[in-house]
Amino acid sequence: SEPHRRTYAQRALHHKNPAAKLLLETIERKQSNLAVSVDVASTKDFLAIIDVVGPFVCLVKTHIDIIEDFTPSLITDLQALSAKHDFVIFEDRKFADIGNTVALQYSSGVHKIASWSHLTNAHPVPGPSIITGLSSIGLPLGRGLLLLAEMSTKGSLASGSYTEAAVQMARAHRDFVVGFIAQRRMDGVGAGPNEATTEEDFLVLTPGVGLDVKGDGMGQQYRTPREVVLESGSDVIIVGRGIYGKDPSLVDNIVAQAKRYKEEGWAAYLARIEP
Ligand code: S5P
Repeated sequence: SEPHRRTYAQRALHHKNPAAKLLLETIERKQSNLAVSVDVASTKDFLAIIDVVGPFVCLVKTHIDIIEDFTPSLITDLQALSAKHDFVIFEDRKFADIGNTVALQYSSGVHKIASWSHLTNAHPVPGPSIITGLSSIGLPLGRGLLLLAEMSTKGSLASGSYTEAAVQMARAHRDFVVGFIAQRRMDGVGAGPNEATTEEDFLVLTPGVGLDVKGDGMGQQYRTPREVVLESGSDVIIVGRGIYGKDPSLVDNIVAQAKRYKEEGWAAYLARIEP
């Protein structure tokens, strides 16, 4: 069957990359294709939000460089929450430099991303050498990479032939590149006439998801889980402010929103795989 018709469980069997396999298995186990993006500046809010949304998500997406009071113990706490609630960790680092530099940024510095983040992402703008650099660190650790093939923002330059080139870069490195940050499935995008494309099964994680507003006044554009998962065939919805809102201390509302997005995302998936 076509990839977007297969269940997450069926797809998990065919992925060799440990991070991709883990994500698909986690989605199936928790019946959740919801990822929460926790873009807050204090360790306290960061960990509190993750602890309350944890039961409802397959994945937690971080921007670790936003945290003002970062210490290495935050990583230990994050890993403990990942074990407690059974979710995958994705540091949204958006690497974009030469191979040697990204290898250092991924392995070293204060954050040592490769040591704790199952998935990370990169802009394809430098060309295939960015994958060579990141995979030299991540592949031996069983990590996976997502390429930013499209963006959710108004006026994004990642479209057309740029998106096609991103998909071709991924096809050439399928051991490490497990999928895309994009607004839709990428099956067949940029494929030549003789290229088999039903074989490939890239994961598509989609940010810019919101049920209540269309944008944020800074270029972000929101679509609903139904548009993203059912109509565009994405695998995971990434929701940030739609869940934790403006006040990260309002825990009751965060739980209600997490449940709401989880249910919407899963219903859209069930409608997609329906025979
Ligand atoms: O195209 C993109 C790619 C990403 S990774 N658009 C995005 O918004 N993101 C990220 O998703 C962004 O960095 C932020 O962390 C999250 C969206 O947050 P929200 O609050 O707008 O839902």
